[in-house]
Amino acid sequence: MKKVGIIMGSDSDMPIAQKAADMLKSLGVPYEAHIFSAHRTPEQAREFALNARKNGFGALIAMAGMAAHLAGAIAANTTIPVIGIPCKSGALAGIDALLATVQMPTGIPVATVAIDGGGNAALLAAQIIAVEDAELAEKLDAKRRTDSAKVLAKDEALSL
Ligand code: RP5
Repeated sequence: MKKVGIIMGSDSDMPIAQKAADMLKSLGVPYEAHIFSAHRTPEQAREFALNARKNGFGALIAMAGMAAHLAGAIAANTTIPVIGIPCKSGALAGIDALLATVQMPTGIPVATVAIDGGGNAALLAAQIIAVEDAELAEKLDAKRRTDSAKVLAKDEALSL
């Protein structure tokens, strides 16, 4: 199975990276995590993206806060699907990162999830890998069924 890359712009993004890692672990999807910054380590971010396909990655998750250029910088150097997570950080609480991550120019797409959306980023990455993996697709279907059953059980138990 192809790997998912989890790239964070700073170790201060670790709680969001952990959410993504936990979700991938629960689905049995292999992943590799790194700290590369679009601004502080631009060469390493570029090298990682350029070599991602030959290194066995099938989807990349890139997260950053504030002037969040990481997902776009990664996407500029690979055609592997890139999922961007805007992180809540600094005075604008993630709105800055959301706009910086989502407003990509035509030609370099980044699939942007919600602010701090580590869980959905991992699920989307798993869904991309599952296009070519029936066993993983069944795990994702089973999770949907379990999640539905949990809501229905809460509905059943509801007494206001
Ligand atoms: C971004 O700026 C990082 O992704 C982080 O979310 C934010 C703050 O980084 P630190 O100053 O905490 O390293 O580059």
